Amino acid sequence: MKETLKALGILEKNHGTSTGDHWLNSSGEYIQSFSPVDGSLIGSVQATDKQSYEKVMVMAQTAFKEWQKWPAPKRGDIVRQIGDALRAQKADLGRLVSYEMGKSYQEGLGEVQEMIDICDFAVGLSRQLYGLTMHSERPGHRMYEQWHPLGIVSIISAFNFPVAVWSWNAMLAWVCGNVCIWKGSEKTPLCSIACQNIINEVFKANQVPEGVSNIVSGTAEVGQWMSEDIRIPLVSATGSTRMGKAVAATVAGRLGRTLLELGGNNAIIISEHADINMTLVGAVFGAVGTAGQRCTSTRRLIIHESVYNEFKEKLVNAYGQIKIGNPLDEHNHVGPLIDKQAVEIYLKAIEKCKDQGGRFIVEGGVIDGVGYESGCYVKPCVAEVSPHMSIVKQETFAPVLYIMKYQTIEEAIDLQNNVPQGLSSAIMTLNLREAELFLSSQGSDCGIANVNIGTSGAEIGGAFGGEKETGGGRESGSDAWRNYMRRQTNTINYSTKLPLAQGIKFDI
Ligand code: UN1
Repeated sequence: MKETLKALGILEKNHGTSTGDHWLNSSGEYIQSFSPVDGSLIGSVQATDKQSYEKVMVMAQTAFKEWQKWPAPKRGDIVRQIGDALRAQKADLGRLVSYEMGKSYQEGLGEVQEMIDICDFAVGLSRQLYGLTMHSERPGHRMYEQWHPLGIVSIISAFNFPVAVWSWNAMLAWVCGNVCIWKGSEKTPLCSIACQNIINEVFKANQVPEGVSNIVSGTAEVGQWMSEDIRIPLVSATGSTRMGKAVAATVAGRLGRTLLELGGNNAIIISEHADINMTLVGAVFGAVGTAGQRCTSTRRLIIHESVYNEFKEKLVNAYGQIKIGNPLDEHNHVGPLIDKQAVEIYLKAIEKCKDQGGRFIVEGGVIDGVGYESGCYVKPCVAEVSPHMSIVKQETFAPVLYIMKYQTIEEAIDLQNNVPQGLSSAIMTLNLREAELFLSSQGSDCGIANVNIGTSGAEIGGAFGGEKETGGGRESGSDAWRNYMRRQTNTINYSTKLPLAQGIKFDI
């Protein structure tokens, strides 16, 4: 790991506030980053204090004045070079993500791949920031709309995707002409430092103004400063529903914009017409991948009664094959949870589930002994539940899977929708009628609805996000770029008269 840290420019003690090449002094405390893999201290990052926050804001405002003048395709070319730099550093950054966050090395690489993919997407987008033209009702008039950058975009990201979710936001925001201030999770602060170092090299080589890529570090307090700050027109936040509600209320209080990507409670409906073997892989990866710490992790299986017992047996068998351990060892499927606090939450959910009548068919528990010294490794578990139990309606960010039975497809869709969250959903079926019903307006109420694919692992090309308590935001692909721009409607009169709209007569 020493080599990896060195290659990424990570020191033992790092500044946590940066406007690009400048790393700012701060009086903030050092946030220590312990790896959940082996419990060791990887390094520490100094939190941003109010003074250095102010310096960042001033620098960002100044940079925006310059950066917005760069033609969008030129900004796209910078993002193209970031993609190249990420390709060159993929193995190192993937390893750091795996070590600091605890996801498997393959998933760490996958996360960096998402960054590369969004760079490619943003490069193309930089020539496609299209507006519409309209026909004016008045003679000799032309109407059109154009999209302008917002200014400063702040990005609050979570520990579970410590680099990709920032990049979805930053790459689009940059080609749109904005400057970004990123506060990564205090649980994975070194990932942010590594990314900033990569960006700095590219920006320096291209004379991108200081202040286009900024990072701040710290706890929720720093997020609160950004939420309250009228200089920030858009706050994009990913994390828990509790955090999202706080950010939304504060930003709404000043009529700013938010882009929220919050919790999920994602279900797979397993029909009697499902390809069972394919379903098994999708369900198990969805539930145990990233140790159940994706927003899109599969939390519920809604299984047709006629295949329930057969599937249950296969599921128990598959869980028996799962290898838990050091995520950097590619033989293991599941790594640790992020920290001991997450382990507590996992244990409490299991207890609650039992209290509420849940029956575990694969038992959970904390793993100890050699190789598990960090205390963060837990067993993925499965419980048979009634859909009405309150614990089943909550998002527990851990590998706890709830299974339940259904009789009709309408009932299955009701069960799937009857939770406060609305991020991702899936149906496994080879029956066209069922699949189409699930995708229709009477079907899934989620932002993501899949057929014969699990709930997690969305590609960057689609808009990512969900409804209800998931927050309503859409990031990444499709037309999510519009979130980072303001629309301006322009009407131009090239006639010699001034006719008023709606035929109003006004003679003087
Ligand atoms: C998240 O968990 O916040 O669809 C993002 C997926 C990934 C992104 C997850 N592409 O699982």
